[in-house]
Amino acid sequence: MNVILEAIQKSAIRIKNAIDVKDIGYSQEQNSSGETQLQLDIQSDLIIEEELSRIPSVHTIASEEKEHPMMLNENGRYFIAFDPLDGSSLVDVNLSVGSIFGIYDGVFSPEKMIASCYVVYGPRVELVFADEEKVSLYLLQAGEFEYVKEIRLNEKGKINAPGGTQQFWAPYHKAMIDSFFARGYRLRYSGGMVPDLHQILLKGGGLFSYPGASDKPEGKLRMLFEVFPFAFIFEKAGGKAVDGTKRVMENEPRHIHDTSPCFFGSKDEIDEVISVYAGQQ
Ligand code: P6P
Repeated sequence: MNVILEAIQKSAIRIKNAIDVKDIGYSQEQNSSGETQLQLDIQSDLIIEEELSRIPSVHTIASEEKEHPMMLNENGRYFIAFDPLDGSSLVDVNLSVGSIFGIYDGVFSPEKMIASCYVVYGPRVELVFADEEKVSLYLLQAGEFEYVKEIRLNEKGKINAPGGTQQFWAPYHKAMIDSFFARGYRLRYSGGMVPDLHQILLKGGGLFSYPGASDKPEGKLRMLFEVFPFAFIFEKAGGKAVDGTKRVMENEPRHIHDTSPCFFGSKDEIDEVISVYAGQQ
């Protein structure tokens, strides 16, 4: 597993350099979700593919930027799903973006997830890595990722990060989001799930939501590349991650690009989500 973490760290340094120096013009390509790919998306994807290809224990990789999984070593063990540069369009307004990785044992299934990781490219480059034991924060300093601390969530937080298009939210979802604000929760939403969730993790808690809505009944965020890696991290940090009614990691994707409604947060906030959504069943 250390070789995988080292490969992710090397990828992060190369991607950070690409962000700093590259024009982020749009390519002529679209990804499997119909989103026009930025040159930076494609370059970040190739960087990670190259670094992971050097590891014999990696069997297959799946990228948000590629239609199909790619087998690297038929005798390998690990299946790695990644979003190479989530929120990449935010780079051209100088907001933070990130890379997300889910590491699975033998198959792309949430019950086989054994570790997950994300990198946030902001004023500083930070990396969070979760395994069965704990969630660890690292900071890039002088070309090396230095261990900083373990991340733990409080029972309850103060941040509310409501995703999705409000005009399409279900009325009960809107009432729930408004009720958090009425109790003094602070709005913290940049449109980049990596910095938005990183802030909740580092500030001790709160709620991030990207619900199913009339425009996107299955939500927007991809299960393998985005939802499961963060669900793993939030659960290992003492929080919860649900789809509205149950643990989001109880859902099996039918296709590698499947999405799911998702709520990540401290226990208190997620229990409230479950209670509100249960009342609508
Ligand atoms: P919306 C970025 O495009 C992304 O995939 C996530 O990083 C982010 O949380 C979400 O989409 C934002 O979507 O619909 O709120 O703009």
